[in-house]
Amino acid sequence: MAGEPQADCLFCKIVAGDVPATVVRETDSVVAFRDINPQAPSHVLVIPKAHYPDAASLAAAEPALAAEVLREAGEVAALERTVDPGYRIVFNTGSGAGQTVFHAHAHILGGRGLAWPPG
Ligand code: DGP
Repeated sequence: MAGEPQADCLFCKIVAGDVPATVVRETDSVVAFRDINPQAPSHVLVIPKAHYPDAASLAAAEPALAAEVLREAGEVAALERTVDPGYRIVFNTGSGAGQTVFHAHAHILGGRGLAWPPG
């Protein structure tokens, strides 16, 4: 069923506490933790606790929860002090775009200059 934990999902295991992670913020519906392979001095992932395979399916099924992920992204940036000069929120969607974990997640990247366009 949509939103239910998936036994073979790494991020569902992090939500359940079965895989350790360095959690920086948590609410009833989302959790933010440090990326295991950081691409910037500050690299945090914000995920909904409910399982959706990507950001678009999350937003289609639960728009308020998608908004909560974005709100938390801003809270993470404030906590990490990356608001000024700026940070980036990335939702890789699909394997061709670099998505490797198919549980919706926002990358919050900051603490260095971020070039555009991305690679
Ligand atoms: P993406 O490639 O957009 O699906 O991002 C998945 C990210 O998840 C990637 O940057 C590395 C991170 N990651 C993978 N395995 C783990 C893990 O076990 N713990 C943590 N904290 N991050 C992980």
